[in-house]
Amino acid sequence: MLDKLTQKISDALRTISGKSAITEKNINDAVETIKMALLEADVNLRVVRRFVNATIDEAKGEKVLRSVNPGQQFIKIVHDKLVFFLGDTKQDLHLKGPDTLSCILMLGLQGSGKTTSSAKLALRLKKEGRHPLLVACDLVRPAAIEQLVILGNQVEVPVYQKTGATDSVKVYKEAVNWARQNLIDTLIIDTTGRLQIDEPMMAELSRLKQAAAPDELLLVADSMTGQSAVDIAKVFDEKVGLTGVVLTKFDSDTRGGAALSLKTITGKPLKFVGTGEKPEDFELFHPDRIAGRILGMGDVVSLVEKAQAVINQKEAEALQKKMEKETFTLDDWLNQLRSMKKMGSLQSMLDMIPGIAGKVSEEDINKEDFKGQEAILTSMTRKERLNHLIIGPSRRSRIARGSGTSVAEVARLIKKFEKMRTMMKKMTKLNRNPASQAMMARIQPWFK
Ligand SMILES: Nc1nc2c(ncn2[C@@H]2O[C@H](COP(=O)(O)OP(=O)(O)O)[C@@H](O)[C@H]2O)c(=O)[nH]1
Ligand SMILES: [Mg+2]
Repeated sequence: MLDKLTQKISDALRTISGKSAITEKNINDAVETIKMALLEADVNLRVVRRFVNATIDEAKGEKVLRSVNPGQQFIKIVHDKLVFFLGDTKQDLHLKGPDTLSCILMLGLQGSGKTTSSAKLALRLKKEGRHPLLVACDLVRPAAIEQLVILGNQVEVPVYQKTGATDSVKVYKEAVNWARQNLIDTLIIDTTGRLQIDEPMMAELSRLKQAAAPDELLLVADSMTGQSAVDIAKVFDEKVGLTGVVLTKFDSDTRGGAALSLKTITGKPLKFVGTGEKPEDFELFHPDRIAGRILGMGDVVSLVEKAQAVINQKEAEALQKKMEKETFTLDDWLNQLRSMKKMGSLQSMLDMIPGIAGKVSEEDINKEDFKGQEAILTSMTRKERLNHLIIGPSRRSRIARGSGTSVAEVARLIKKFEKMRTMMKKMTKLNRNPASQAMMARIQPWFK
């Protein structure tokens, strides 16, 4: 995501960051490059102008030119400005307590990702301990109800639907009754979208808004449409009113124009981003992390948090020691492969690792290899995995038979493992953060 923008901006910053002294001209040149990058990224012109002026003003102050490390100072200014334009701080939902029924209205054009995002949000709220109900109020297309039912099943959240209904307000009211009887605390209403903004759609949504008095009115907008996502948000806000935006297909957005312009132009915060088609591919929008990503610094914070969800601090430190001392075993490798599976999409993880972000993509990784590796590793005894040196020729052929591979493949895996241990040791010197190392240990075996 945001590859193009990141490439351009990080090039501009690299030029300046290495310098021990920088001049006003250096700053002007760097800002000019960033300006072009932002314009190419389809960032709103007004936003670009403000960004450029604010950055130049601050960068030319004494603080930067005279500081010990002017390049880093400059990068920090650019980073902070990006954060500001992206929305300053993260914005979660404002819902009522669990004893009162809360309501979220999902709005947007057809194809923007409303139905998918409704299910993603339901999953997220369920994980937070709430009891959501998905309500099918897109009554224009018959397939829309069916799609919501399928997604609801997938995330194990009930769906209220009425086949053949024509009045979304009526469906909403029935859903409220059902919710009251079934201990539901949050309604997520999937509404009608059309290919273009039109009056009947806006009128229907306004009626629904009046009836439901929602706590959140979220516009679901496709980030790939750039500026037009921003224009759409403006119209929806004027006609219906919004409390925030969900930016979908962020995984495919290489430019970032919508993300960078939305807050400034519409005044509405970006609350979530959709980062894939799966129900788990949904994140709270963190301006500072996205800014870090745009600058090509890697997203250390997200990485650490995600790593911590599946690996605890103690485990990470133990792993770090093993890597440092080259006592990492095949057994550890197998554990890593297994817990890797819990973490969802590999690409979103690669994008967060400093030094790798933007350079390695999922295609560089051979997943077939990965299945074979797991088969070989599980065909070994634990004793063998704890000490690979005892795996001689007869053990190798037994393992090959057990895993349906060949002796050569077993030998290759062991060789790869030894190489990996050496690399890991080097890595521990470069990066002292245990969590990000744990993550590296996890993805290392996947590289071709
Ligand atoms: N890659 C990607 N695809 C998405 C995302 N959100 C939605 N989609 C896809 O976009 C298409 C339209 O989504 P849908 O929820 O049906 O849109 P709706 O018409 O607004 O309800 C579907 O194929 C979704 O799988 C996302 O965050 N990333
Ligand atoms: Mg839909």
